[in-house]
Amino acid sequence: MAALPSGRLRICRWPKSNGDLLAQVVLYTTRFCPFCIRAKALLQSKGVAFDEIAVDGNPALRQEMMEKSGRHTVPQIWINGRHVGGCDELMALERSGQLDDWLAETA
Ligand SMILES: N[C@@H](CCC(=O)N[C@@H](CS)C(=O)NCC(=O)O)C(=O)O
Repeated sequence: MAALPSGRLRICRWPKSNGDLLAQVVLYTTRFCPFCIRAKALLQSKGVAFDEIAVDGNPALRQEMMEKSGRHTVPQIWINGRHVGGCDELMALERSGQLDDWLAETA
């Protein structure tokens, strides 16, 4: 876990393995949140890279997430700066067939 100059506790960049999916994806998460795990598993199954900002024990980052999203639950997810919402909304995008379109757009 790296302490970064921005004060962020941890940012993970998952390796991009699907060259077709160039979207910039950001998730605020906590480590043991099942909704976070499900959301990340879906993105990983598609081979999309994402930045993960862990808010565990970091009230400033949680506050940042709440101000940006207007919500207090994790995960909160953005694709190319567009707020998706949480895990339920990500899954709904997938069910509707729109998630791949969002992910195929470049930032
Ligand atoms: N419907 C939401 C549920 C998310 C949720 O309930 N997350 C829990 C953690 S697993 C949470 O943030 N609880 C409130 C809190 O931790 O402050 C989603 O799909 O993302």
